Amino acid sequence: MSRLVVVSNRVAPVKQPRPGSQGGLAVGILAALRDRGGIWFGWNGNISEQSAQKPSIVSAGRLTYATVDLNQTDYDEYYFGFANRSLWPLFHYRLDLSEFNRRDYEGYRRTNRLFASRLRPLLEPDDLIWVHDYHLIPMAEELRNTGCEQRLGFFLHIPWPTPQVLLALPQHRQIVRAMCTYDVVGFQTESDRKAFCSYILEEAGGLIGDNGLVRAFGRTVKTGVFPIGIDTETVTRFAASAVDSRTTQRLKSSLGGGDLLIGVDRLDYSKGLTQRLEAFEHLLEAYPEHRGHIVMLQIAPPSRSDVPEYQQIQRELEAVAGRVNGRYAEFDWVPTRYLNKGFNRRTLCGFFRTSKVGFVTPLRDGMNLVAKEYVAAQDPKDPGVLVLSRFAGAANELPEALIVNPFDTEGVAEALQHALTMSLEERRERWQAMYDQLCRHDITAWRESFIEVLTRAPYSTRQGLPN
Ligand code: ADQ
Repeated sequence: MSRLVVVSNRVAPVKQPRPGSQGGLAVGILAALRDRGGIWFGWNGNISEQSAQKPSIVSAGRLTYATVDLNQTDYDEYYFGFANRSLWPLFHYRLDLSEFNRRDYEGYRRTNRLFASRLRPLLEPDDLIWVHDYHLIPMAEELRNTGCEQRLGFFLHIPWPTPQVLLALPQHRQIVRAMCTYDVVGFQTESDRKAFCSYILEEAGGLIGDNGLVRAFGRTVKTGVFPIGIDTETVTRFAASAVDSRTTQRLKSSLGGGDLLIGVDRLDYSKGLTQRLEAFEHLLEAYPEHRGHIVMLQIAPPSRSDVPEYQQIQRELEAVAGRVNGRYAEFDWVPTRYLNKGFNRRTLCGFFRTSKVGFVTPLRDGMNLVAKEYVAAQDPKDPGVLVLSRFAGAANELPEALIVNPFDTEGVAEALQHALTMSLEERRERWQAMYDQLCRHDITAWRESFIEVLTRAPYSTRQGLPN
């Protein structure tokens, strides 16, 4: 079996974390690496004088962590600049927040080149290399430039925008050409894949063949849809065991018998948090019977807080939460609880199970794992209802959720009312269909399906494309 080499911007901490504190993706990737043996390569989160000097190597059984530092300039241009102020907003359809400059793009390329040069000596001929996410789109090109001939796959965790949006990026052509250097590129949804193929046809003069094969820039690349899953069994187990925990019990007793709505997100403008609180406010206005009973718990730990747009969203959210509470709170009841901190996974699972509604309304999201975790954490005998944005990738797989348009405040409030008054029979029916889906397509199925397609690379023009 070939070794697996995973490359991602950040590498999960090498030290064994507390049980329940590690994210599902890290758990899934670690399981694959332990299974096959391999390397996890990326930035360790440190900023030092020199970028990506010799990687620091830590071995744990058949798994090797190889991590590098970044210097301040590379951090500013590659991570803070091009990745998080150009690509992230643009790929989430926020042209208004996207900033483009050549210096950041050069820094992005330079850092990818540096990573490739540090990874190259660690590779063996039969390795499968799996690169993750928008920070590292040029990795394949840079690795090929060093003479690397190994199979190279890429998975994009965030949406791929339609050509009309992508064209705003001055380096759109270079970015798409870099994508075409991989043997396999994976997307979260069919619409992301289609958007990529539209660019290939309309802007790159390329060809689209059968079975997701694409030919452009003199290369053949296999495109595929691999919706990421969660560790369903673990979430279900955590939730069942967390219901009796002291924390969950404290949460329950604080509700005084009222219903709980829950939102859990990184504090990010793509997650639609302001619109979500406004829809909740509208629920209280339009359906006064909930006043004095219902509570909305929004957990949103700050992320990327050195980026000004993230400081702005934090201020905005504080203002809306304050307004809703100011307008409706009573001396013995406060409608919104807005928390700026993270919780370990087991505790979150207990919170999900206690909540009558999982309120997941991003304006744009590659997948959204919280939606899936909420469903997996429910009590099968008395499940809650998922209210889910149509703009989350997860909506494709979970059509039994109440699917909403997060921009439609009144429509979302109506969906909340439907969720809060839904019969037990309907709740069970909807939940069962979603849960079955999450069991069939969990994180293990996700990584295995990607690795299987990558193993069969390289793909050539003979396989379903005109010459
Ligand atoms: P994210 O944008 O980070 O991921 P998401 O898919 O929701 O979004 O994953 C967040 C994870 O962090 C979940 O597992 C969640 O439980 C956890 N989390 C969030 N807030 C937390 C808190 N306060 N405390 C503890 N844990 C918390 C990107 C893309 C998504 C895509 C994923 C995976 O933007 O669209 O689903 O990658 O591909």
